[in-house]
Amino acid sequence: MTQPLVGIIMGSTSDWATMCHAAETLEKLGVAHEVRVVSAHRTPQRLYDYAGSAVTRGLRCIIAGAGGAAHLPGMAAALTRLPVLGVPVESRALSGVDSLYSIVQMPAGIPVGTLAIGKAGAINAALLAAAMLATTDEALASRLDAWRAAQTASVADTPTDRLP
Ligand code: RP5
Repeated sequence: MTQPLVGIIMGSTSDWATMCHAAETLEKLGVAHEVRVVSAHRTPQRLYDYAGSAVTRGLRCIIAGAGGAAHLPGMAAALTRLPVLGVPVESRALSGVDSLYSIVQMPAGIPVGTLAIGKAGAINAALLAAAMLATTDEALASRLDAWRAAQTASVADTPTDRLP
């Protein structure tokens, strides 16, 4: 078994439709990771156990996704010195603006790196985690460079193949 370097956590199984994009991106880049449902309010002891053991278990970064009153990323950051990247999940009532504000407005002292709402944020959280790990991993740095080059090459010169 490969040692997971990134922990992806989310407040509910309903967040997986968003957070699966973080996992998929890490898989494409060959970054070992683990995925857990950890709710700050429904399973507080699970959160304490998970974040409290993250360093000793060898994780290097945590990606935390949550929606609504989204205290999971901030609470995880309070419980570990590992960098925590927060992904605001799009909520039904307020379209994720509530999630964004809950995650982004951390008081000084405990930082959470906050990404965009939804799928884009989940993908970018994985890319940011990979970029951080790549500062000390040349093989990963090469894979990330290749991923970015492929993305650049995939951008069309014109909006469609057939011009009107
Ligand atoms: C949050 O409440 C979760 O992160 C999720 O986004 C939201 C709704 O959870 P469910 O009611 O769908 O389980 O804790």
